[in-house]
Amino acid sequence: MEGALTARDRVGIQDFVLLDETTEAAFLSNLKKRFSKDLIYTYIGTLLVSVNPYKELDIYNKKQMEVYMGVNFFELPPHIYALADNAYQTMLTEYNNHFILISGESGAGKTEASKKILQYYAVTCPSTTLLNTVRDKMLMSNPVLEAFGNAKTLKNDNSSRFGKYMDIQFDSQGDAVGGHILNYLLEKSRVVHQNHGERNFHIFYQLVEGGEDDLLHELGLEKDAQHYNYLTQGECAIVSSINDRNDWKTVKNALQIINIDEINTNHLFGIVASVLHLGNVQFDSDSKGHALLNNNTELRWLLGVDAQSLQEGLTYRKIEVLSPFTIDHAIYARDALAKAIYGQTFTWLVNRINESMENKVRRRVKTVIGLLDIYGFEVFYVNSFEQFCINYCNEKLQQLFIQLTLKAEQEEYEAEDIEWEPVQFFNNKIICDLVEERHRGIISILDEECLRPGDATDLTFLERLEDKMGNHPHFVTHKLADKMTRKTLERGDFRLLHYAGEVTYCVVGKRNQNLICQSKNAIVRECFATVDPDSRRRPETVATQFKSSLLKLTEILMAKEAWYIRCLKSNESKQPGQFDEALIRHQVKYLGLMEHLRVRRAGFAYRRKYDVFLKRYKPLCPATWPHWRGVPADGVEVLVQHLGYLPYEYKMGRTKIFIRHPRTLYATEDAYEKCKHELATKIETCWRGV
Ligand code: AOV
Ligand code: MG
Repeated sequence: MEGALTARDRVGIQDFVLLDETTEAAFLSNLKKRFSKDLIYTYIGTLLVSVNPYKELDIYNKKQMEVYMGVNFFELPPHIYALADNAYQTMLTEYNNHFILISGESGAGKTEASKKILQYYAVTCPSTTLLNTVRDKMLMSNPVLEAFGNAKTLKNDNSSRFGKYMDIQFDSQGDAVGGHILNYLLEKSRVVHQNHGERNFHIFYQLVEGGEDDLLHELGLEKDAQHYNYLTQGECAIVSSINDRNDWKTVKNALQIINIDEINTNHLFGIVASVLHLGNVQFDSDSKGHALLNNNTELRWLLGVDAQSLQEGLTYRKIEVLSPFTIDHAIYARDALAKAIYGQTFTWLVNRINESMENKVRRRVKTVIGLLDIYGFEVFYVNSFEQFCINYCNEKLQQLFIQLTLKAEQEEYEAEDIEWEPVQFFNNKIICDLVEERHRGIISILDEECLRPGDATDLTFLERLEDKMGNHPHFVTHKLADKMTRKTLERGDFRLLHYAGEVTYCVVGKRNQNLICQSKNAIVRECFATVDPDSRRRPETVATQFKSSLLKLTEILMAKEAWYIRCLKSNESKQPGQFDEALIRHQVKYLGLMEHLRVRRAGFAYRRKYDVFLKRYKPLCPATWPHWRGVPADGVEVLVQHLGYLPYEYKMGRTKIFIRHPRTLYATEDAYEKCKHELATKIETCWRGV
């Protein structure tokens, strides 16, 4: 707080809670002022707001980390290290589990934030050689998972295409002893299709661009991304911000560190290469319209499986007898196989990483800090099943945020015996229900349509949706579109009014994508181990599996103490230092930052534990300086009486003082700064006298 409060005119206010006015204009102006000085972090109480600077700032290094270690949250300028440290210190003193929820739209800086937190713990926690090895593995899991799970999209050159929750495990002394990752729905469709201006997963380009000649020769690969159908659809294999060759070296090194041996590494690249070869498999049709493998297709590079059965798998459907595919079916089977193989490999990789990060120190894991970094809310020109899942996931996390923050605030007021003044806010539960409610939500209807034998089509799915959801305030069909939003919708589209904005989803193909796990193709089915063929239960669709995994995640998080980082994207063109006010205003709105601020201030802008408050301000009153002999609460009462606080300006809680308006605190803080100066002079004179 020191320095920061007095410097408020120059660098803005470091905690929005202390703003004079809680208007959106004041909020944005403070954010902008700070951003222009490269101060990308600002608090709302203990929540951290971060604005993506799109340039390297010299604030992430060992020296900075040391500055923030063990220091009171509010005494230094806001920083992601302060939040990480505060979560860690609280965990140590209260022996409980924590999680850090990092949210914001695609490209806002979530993944970067999560890496900075992990680095902070890796560097600052007590260490031994053995512990250092575990930490290296935790750090090195990032380049590997990013190579296989991130890709260039129109929103972000390094966009996470999977959700990630990582527990960092600590023993009772606060040493980081291990880690564990849960991953969520990888966007597998990207393996076989990329929109214009987007790429496939990084690893494909890394291998083709960076792979050693011997290796490429062994895998039958050309040193040219243009050669592969799966790499060229987006027409942007080369990206200026990405150095595939260097990244290849990093990934190979990281694979070693996380204990993937040479044999498995070769298998891994064999699979990556196979997927590329598979994408180049072409089909011809015979006189009856049945698919045949094109003569030029070489199956020997593929997957190390028997060429005959692979050929059958790609061109025949196994019902009672083998029935031949048409070309369309064959292409579908080929792509489904490629996606399945890649998806399974990703899961395999996460499992290996988890094995290598396992706690091997034989010290019991006492507590954890979980880091949640998922794919951010995204809207493209065409939005399909993937965006539906991603945006639903963001909707769920927003709901969790609302539940937890309001609950926490209300509980604090109750615990402190302070009257709670409710705040009006937009609760997005209505949209979560629209998507996930049993028997009635979009996912349920999708399931029914997918599992209905016979005549279900994409359009019958849409009709069912229209029947059931037609009147829902957050659902728009093409019939209603003109009236409600004055934007037309295509026949095969529906629109959802998400908390973060409206998104038009294209229904065509949605059923297919959801159907993959029931594929009739034997190889594809085998890849989906989650579907038990002997099970009497209805097989689960991808959407339902995703919904269950999010439900489980919510339970995991609800049992922990929460910390929040809200990332804001500063501009759409990834330009350093550009503050696009309209874009930021929109995010501030939908992330509920104003409401959060109002809740935090519901009546009282500032609150501090009695002992902390007294320790800082006791020089301002002769009765409390240099020592107050009684309980801190009484000392604070004497102190504020002396300072002339009027009764309505503050309230005494059980353990904290609550101050209604920031200006009261500012006056006290200004007095403190002055007195500190005088005090220093006095002490100095005193010393000279001795
Ligand atoms: P995201 O994780 O929120 O998007 P990233 O963390 O990948 O976004 O950030 C996108 C890009 O912004 C990074 O590659 C950096 O170039 C830049 N960036 C972000 N944070 C910082 C920072 N603190 N300092 C400097 N540059 C930064 V997504 O995964 O697409 O939802 O799905
Ligand atoms: Mg990300």
